[in-house]
Amino acid sequence: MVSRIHAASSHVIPRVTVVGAGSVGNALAKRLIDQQLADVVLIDVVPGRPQGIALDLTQAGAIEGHTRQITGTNDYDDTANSDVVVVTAGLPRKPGMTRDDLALVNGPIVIETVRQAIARSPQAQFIIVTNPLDVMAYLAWQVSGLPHQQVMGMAGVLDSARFRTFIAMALNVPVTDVSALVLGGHGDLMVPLPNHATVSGIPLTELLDAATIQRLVQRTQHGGAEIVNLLKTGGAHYAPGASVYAMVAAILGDRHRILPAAAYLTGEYQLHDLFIGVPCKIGAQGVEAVLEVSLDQAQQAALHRSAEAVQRQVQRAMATLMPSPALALQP
Ligand code: TXD
Repeated sequence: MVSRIHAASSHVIPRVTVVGAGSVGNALAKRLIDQQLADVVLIDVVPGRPQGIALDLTQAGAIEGHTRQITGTNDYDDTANSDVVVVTAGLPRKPGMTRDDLALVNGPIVIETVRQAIARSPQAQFIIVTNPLDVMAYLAWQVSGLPHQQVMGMAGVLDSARFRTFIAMALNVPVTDVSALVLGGHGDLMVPLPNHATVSGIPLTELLDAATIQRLVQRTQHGGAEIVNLLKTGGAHYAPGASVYAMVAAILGDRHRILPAAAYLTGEYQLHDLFIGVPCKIGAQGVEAVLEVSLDQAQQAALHRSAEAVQRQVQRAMATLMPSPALALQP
């Protein structure tokens, strides 16, 4: 029987629960196992799906030589004592559906999965991936009862990776030489920051003209849609999986890495009481610090436009899904 492999109750090997055995969850689980970073519990609402993926990945281990355990399950009891919980569960946006609509579809899923997971892993760090990402991170934090530092959303690592990739392609240089940052909500209103991008220390603005940079910015802002349009069904998953992996590795390794993530703001960038993409220092304690970088007037205005859109969606989702404050308490 491989469908439910139980790890020892007291574990030294870190344990990561991945909620949602879809494209992103599977890509992340594979990377965690390949890199031997943690034992993985993959959980999904569909019977058999996480068990099948877990069995497949376990068999890949026979060839690739990895020795981490992967458990596929539909039972939250198997997620107990996880160090990190990643939530990718949800439905994709259908044609004609607004981000608001999606929040009301995925909100109840995220609320329920966080409730179930936190009850078994009260010390865990939570990384939210489900869209609309910044709204889901807020709901997850509300329902978890955790300090806000222990809840973060993944989008900035992915959006910045896309920006870096397009810069590297335009200059024909290795992407590892490119450093770049994208702020704001995960969506068309995200704010790539060309004036903070560098190539081996050289400001991007000295290497490319303004019109070219603007094209790369726009391609980044529509980076997810470009892949959806090419694939026709489904969306990006390898780069999102790799992005979450970087965040999990920063937490488990207590690496104090500077990574962009959706974090709770308490006045940084003159924004309050929302999760939105900003540069963070990430380590074992979760979001250890939010870093404030200098923005010009247009960037500050763009960030605030993005924040207003997120805040509107949060208010609607909170009013509809968590009308009673009692519901927000830890289970
Ligand atoms: O940068 C980012 N944050 C994003 C976010 C990048 C890529 C994908 N982004 C979002 O992540 C995407 O819009 C979705 O909201 C999630 C997951 O994307 P994925 O591509 O993995 O979606 P899939 O393949 O449809 O998988 C979703 C899985 C699927 O197996 C469902 O059965 C499962 O979620 N699901 C659930 N699991 C557990 N519990 C519940 N309630 C549940 N409902 C659905």
